Amino acid sequence: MKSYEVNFDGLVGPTHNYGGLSYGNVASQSNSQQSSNPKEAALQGLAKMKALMDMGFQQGVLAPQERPDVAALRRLGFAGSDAQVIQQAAKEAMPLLVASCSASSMWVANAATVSPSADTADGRVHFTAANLNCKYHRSIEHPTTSRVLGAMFADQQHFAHHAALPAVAQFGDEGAANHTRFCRAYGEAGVEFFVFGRSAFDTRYPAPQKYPARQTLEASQAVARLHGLREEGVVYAQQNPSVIDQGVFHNDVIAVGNGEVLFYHEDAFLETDRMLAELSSKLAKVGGTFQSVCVPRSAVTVDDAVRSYLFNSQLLSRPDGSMLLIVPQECHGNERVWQYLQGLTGSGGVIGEVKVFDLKQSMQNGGGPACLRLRVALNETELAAVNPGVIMTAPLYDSLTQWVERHYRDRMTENDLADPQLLLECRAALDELTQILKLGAVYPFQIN
Ligand code: SUG
Repeated sequence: MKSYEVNFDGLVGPTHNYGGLSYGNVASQSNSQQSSNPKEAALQGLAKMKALMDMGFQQGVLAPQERPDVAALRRLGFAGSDAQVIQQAAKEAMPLLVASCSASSMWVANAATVSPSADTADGRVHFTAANLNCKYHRSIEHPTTSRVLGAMFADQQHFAHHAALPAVAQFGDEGAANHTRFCRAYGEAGVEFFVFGRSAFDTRYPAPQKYPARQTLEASQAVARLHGLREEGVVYAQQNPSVIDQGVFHNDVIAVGNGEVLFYHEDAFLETDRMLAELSSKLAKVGGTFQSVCVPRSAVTVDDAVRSYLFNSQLLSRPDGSMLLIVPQECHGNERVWQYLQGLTGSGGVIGEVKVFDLKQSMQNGGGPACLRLRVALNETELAAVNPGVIMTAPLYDSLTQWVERHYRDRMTENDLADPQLLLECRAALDELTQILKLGAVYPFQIN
């Protein structure tokens, strides 16, 4: 049976702004309080989805969330009408209003961890929504994420959904951003690679000194158990704590994998040789030949990687077996990175081509091409069971583009966030979106 990797991209929501909310994420911190352009952000994301679809890849779309999250503000004690809640928060606690307005759900690599059916004990595709416990503005995403994923992958014969892990730092889980799957073919059993930043219960593991390690070993292990993965099909590795302290807040900022290939920075992991040997022997047991492409620090520094987002790229398999790397424009702007990429594609190795995309609006908050997509490997039968409303087509691209043009502002500052009218605009837009994507009622304002 045919199988595919389907990339579901997060549609940027109408409140996209630079709130400076993510300590440890260099771009988010350095662009804090700049004015943003939600319309441009959404159109940049849609252009990437369309381009991948036009290249023949399976592409889907994942809806944004209801923001401002008035219910979250009410849980923090703000009261009255919705407009009063927003006005009171703007007056007394602007950072909380900003957090409740974040469009951070666009980075769907953090929405969930997904295990394809070929890896799981019950032969279904498993999803665990990420609790995103490290940052308040992200910790409020998972209830709606679960409802949206449930509406996209509704068929219980093929899809199993798990609630987010307990909402404490010991089980901090950031989803697919710290998870990669290696396989010979998408429909065959593979090796799932979980990368953690620290252990919550075992003090023998080192931890970063400056910035938080968002993913714990215990969270990764819990996800592997929930999904019914075999021990032989799982590898755990620790991220190098010193790169977290240099701004590598997720593993997908320093490594990316696809098929049988891991593309990574020399400084990305601890005990790299042991890890590579384990990946290689476990992939061999399911018929695969592991290949790694290491980028030496002499060619590209960790700082270059963080600034250019070289590794936050999409590594995609083409029908002829070669791979294509989708990188953000910032890679073109970094001389060392661009030179490295020229050498890489000219070397006759597996990564044969690089394509550059302008995702500046998202990049300024630390979200590159890989952050914006959730990968779901599906066989033909499973793909047919996905809600067809969320699969990208030329007409859907046109409808979504027109929808963005109609509903989005082209400038967003703190004054806009404090404007109660924004909530009404966003709800009107999202109500229409759920019809376009045939999701049913998924937002708090639609179900309460
Ligand atoms: O969680 N930025 C996101 C970026 C997530 C990137 N995802 C992956 N690497 N997979 C984060 O830090 C910034 C929001 C703000 O500051 O307005 C933010 O949430």
